[in-house]
Amino acid sequence: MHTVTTQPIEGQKPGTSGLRKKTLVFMQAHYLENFVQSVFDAIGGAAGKTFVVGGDGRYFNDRAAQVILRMAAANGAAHVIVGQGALLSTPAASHLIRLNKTDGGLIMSASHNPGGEDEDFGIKFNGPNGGPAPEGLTDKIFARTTEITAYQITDAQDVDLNTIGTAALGDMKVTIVDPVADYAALLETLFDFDAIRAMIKGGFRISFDAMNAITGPYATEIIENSLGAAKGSVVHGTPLPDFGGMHPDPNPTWAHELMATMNGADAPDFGAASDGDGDRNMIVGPNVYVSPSDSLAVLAANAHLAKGYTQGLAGVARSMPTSAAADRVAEKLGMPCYETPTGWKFFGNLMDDGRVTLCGEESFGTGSDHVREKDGVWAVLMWLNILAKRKMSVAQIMQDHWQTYGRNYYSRHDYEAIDSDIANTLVADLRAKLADLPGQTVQGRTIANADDYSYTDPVDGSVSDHQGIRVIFDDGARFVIRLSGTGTSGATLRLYLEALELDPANFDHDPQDALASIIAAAEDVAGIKARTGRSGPDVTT
Ligand code: VG1
Ligand code: CO
Repeated sequence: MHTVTTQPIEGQKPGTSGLRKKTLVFMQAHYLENFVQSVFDAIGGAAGKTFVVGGDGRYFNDRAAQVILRMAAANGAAHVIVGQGALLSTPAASHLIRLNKTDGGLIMSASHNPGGEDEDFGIKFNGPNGGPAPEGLTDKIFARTTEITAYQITDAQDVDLNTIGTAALGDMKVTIVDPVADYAALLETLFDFDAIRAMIKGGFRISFDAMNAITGPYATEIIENSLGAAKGSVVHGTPLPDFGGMHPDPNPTWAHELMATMNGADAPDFGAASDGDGDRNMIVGPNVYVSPSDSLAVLAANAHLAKGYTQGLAGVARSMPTSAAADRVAEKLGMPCYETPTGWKFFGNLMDDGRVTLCGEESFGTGSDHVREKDGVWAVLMWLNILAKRKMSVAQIMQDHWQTYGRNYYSRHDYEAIDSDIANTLVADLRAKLADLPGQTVQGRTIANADDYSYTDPVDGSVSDHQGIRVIFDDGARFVIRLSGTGTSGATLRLYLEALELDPANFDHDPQDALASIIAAAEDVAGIKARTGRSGPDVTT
């Protein structure tokens, strides 16, 4: 065991979900080590503690796992539980942290960002509740990275992580577990597998695109082996270090192969995709794409059909930019609905406090209090359970939902890798004129309210400012602008658009048409295209 002298490395500030950088940045001398030591220091040391370690299998995952193990041992950790091959999906890691009552875990992933030597890597710390470190802790970790002078690491050979069983690293115990088994067992307690099996036996066909990322083994075991879907229902099911060149972000742009299948002749009944680390999901039916905000609302309205949720929901929560479709369900069902800043870490307190059961984000994230992360495979099974019980198609479920609750037309426009100065100036200028906006008319619409979203956590009272600029019109339609906290090159600006439609005659429009005047109003107010010189968004969801 030895102490290595180091010095602070700039820029180790965790973003929306952990620290994400280019892989080559992470591979620089001391880079990973400084961050891991800062995590251990920020949580009061690792001595005597138990951690879960795993990642989504992207390039450098295997090397980083060995470094984390050697550092945990040198810092006096008692026990580390690792997924076989250093693999764990984010929700499975969250479950193992909780199941084994550990002191937390280190998850290696840059999630929906591409992987490979020239792409992205990331790492984040989740606490004993299984959820992402709250802001107070990530601030502490960052502060530590700016003053670090040394880290601890043992000299040892690599631990064989490919064989399930136990190993030792100095005095530290290492347990290598099947990454899928405990997670699959958990899902079986929540959903009616027999009803789904019967539906599949009756000819219901599924296409699940794992995008060569971590959900491959999970989806193959659960959807094909356990639920009986035909071999080949899981596509791109082998995790690869570079995701086979795919960009594992489950949206219509990046999961275009799935979209082509679902919009083609002889489309299966149900399509889904997940992201790099398995916490996101996209849901599609034949010729119908379910917007993530709508998916959250549908799950909230129908969760009682799944056996883990028959008693109903304590409440729901959504991130601020997510549409109010879930709010409408909550109102009708008489349960509370919370609004939080972007990022799953803000849901943790609400779930721990028993205030909410279901949470969701417009960015293809839905989940429940079975773990403390969003969960892609969980969302797929919840949908399958609902379809099996209601005996309706995805399109019929959506039509029925809108008939009952109205349709919150929704879209997000992403302007990626734009010049950081331009992005920051745009947001600063917008912030500066917020007070003048109410009362102004743009594109025939009157602005009722404009603010910079600030959140006070109802459980611990902590305050998070500057979480997105909201411009709300007098009919409740709105747009939101915020800068991404997960990118690794330049700035990514997200424009979120929403308008409520209550007239059934207008439920079948293309969201881009339904939102055209809001899109134009956002351009008038913020000048995104004018300032960036872009002709339109890179990704539209
Ligand atoms: C994005 C999404 C956010 C999500 C986060 C992590 O953050 O907008 O809703 O929680 O990614 O998802 P940002 O700051 O880029 O908008 V994952 O699947 O990358 O862990
Ligand atoms: Co993810």
